[in-house]
Amino acid sequence: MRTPLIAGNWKMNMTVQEAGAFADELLKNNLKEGVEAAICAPFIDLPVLAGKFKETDIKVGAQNVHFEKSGAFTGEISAPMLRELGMHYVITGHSERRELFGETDSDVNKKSRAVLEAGMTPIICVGETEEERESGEYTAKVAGQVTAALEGISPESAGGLVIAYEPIWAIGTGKSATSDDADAMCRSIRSEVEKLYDKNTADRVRILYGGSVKPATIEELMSKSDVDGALVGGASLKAEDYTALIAGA
Ligand code: G2H
Repeated sequence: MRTPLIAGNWKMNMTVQEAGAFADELLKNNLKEGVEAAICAPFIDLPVLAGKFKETDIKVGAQNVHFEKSGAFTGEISAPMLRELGMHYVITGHSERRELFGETDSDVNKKSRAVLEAGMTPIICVGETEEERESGEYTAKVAGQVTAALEGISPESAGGLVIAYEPIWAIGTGKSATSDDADAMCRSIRSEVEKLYDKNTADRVRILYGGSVKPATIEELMSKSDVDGALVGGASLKAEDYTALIAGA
């Protein structure tokens, strides 16, 4: 069956020194077995995390990537560069990148393909705005984002993907979707994957919920059959909280 994944998304938090201290603290804790742990950190923190977690099962990931392998793209980082550092995951299409940096569905698709091509796994984020939720358009909106993100991705690669459902109205706001809402949307994303590929692929793909997940809410969330884990922002910044999230998953 699908291994649960608790992926931290540090966003623009944690200096190199703070990242090192977090890793040292986390390494003192006994992380529950059977749950995959991953921390997606700012680029500058990645070498230190990769070093500290080298002999462990804790995976490290980036939060963004450029879709070209190299070239005149000042300020950008490519997938082969991240792979060489030992990265396993790259978040693509986070709503903050879509909303604040103008990333389109087509960018998300190109980035996700570049990540796969470099031998890593994209954590592809999708989710609707508050208006889309209220207008009832949210299922179609999210299905459209999934279809666009997966365009041209082979069935062999698709089964190994991670998709994160993050309703924009629940991000960093303290408002979380109910576990039943999260489960229903994760199920709807899974059925979209089945339509695009087949049942076997849909059964393999891991679908996370993200948006104000906390140690106090993780257990209930993880009790839902279509929720395979969580993408966690604020509550992943302290080793103690992150350990509690893993314990509750
Ligand atoms: C949603 C989430 C992590 P938070 O963006 O991607 O952040 O848990 O702070 O709502």
